[in-house]
Amino acid sequence: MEKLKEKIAKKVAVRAEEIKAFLKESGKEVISQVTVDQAFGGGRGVKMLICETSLLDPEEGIRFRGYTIPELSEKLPKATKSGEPLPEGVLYLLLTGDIPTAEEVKEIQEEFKKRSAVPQYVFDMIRSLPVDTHPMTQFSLAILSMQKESLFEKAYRCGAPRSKYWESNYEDALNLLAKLPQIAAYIYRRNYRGDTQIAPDPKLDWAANFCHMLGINNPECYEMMRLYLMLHCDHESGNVSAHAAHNVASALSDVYYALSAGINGLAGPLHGLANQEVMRWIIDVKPKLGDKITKEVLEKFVWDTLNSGQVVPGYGHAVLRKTDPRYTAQREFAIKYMPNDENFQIVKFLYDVVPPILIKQGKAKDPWPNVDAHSGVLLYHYGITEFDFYTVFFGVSRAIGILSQIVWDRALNAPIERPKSETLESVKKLIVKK
Ligand code: CMX
Repeated sequence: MEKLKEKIAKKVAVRAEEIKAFLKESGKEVISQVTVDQAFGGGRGVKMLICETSLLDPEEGIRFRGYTIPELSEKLPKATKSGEPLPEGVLYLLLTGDIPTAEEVKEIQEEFKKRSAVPQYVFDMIRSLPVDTHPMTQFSLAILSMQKESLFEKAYRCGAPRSKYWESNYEDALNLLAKLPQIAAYIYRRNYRGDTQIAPDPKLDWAANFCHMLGINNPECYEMMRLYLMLHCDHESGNVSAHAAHNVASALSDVYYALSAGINGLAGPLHGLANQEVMRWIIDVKPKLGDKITKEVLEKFVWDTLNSGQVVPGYGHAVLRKTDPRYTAQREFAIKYMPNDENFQIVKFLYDVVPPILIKQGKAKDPWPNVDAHSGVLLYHYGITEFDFYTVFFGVSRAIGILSQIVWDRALNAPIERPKSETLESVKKLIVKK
């Protein structure tokens, strides 16, 4: 058993005892009540999920295993001295709760290398799809197509005991993560680079190798990708992608089924696809701006968007009530590496223009930018201008969190998810009864 797996096993044993004792003592305490508004309103704010890997505070933003993004920027191992944290490090953190050493990150990198070979049938399956199939559809199908590789499914068939489920899920999770960059790069090169494929470079880390396979060999872009893949990894378990995956996996469907479901949820414009929509929106406003960014033109564009019944992409959030720290981290990167980039200038300007308008309109509970308001301009700057592809980057990163959550769900024997639904009539009766 490799060291990482051994470490998780030890942590699981301690946590399982802690939870058992907690449930014995406090299992009947009330932590959340559900109003009729919440039942009809997508369950917003109802506390009914448990997530080991991260916690989202409305004012402060995400903490991964207790650490804020600025703390992780400082503490996680990096490829270069003043560079960005390695996403392999955040995977280690989510799986174990501990900040890894450089050696421990290396162990993950070695595991990824051993597990990275993508079966030929996955490429053949992608090739069988029309080239104008959305990249997220191709990505989801590619993940699902590998379901027959699931070690958990085999272990289950052979009667593995429940206490061992997490181990084969862990193997599946690492096997899948190791392959995702190559699959994503394959889709990218088939769609946008004349179907010329680039072999992986085993000397490079996960993010740098991804850039290399996309066809970008720029150390600055490597740093951007490390940051990107770290930032998007996890956001509790109630968001659409994580929740969809969690729900599917709760039926003991393996991670191939579950991650594919999560990716399908991420592909929605109110969730991950917003990053594509933001860039499309910025490109649309450019001809109207001419050679000078003016507040008046941007304000009109925002109002036109709202008045036509659309949302302003990249702004607002179901939980956050302040600027998303993932936005801030990307902004700091842009200030450091691309201060004069034209698209970044627009994004910067929008930060002053959009929130007052959303406040004036009075609908959005959170008028501040989320992660998707900024990510596109970073990708665009390094030559990744095909914004239909942007959500695939989000998906590669989000797989880190989703799969870590599933490993822990199985380790802690999370039950099949089955909240109760009501009808309008039954809710009315519930109220009359009171
Ligand atoms: N532009 C215009 N209207 C917005 C808005 C925005 N950016 N954000 C919220 N609103 C509207 C909602 O559509 C809703 O309108 P109705 O009452 O007419 O239905 C009203 O404000 C209240 O919504 P809310 O409670 O503030 O927000 P929700 O929790 O319902 O939705 C979200 C959250 C993210 C879907 C919403 O803010 C939105 O559509 N934002 C734009 C899309 C986006 O950036 N999504 C990415 C989120 C991050 C991620 O998951 O990747």
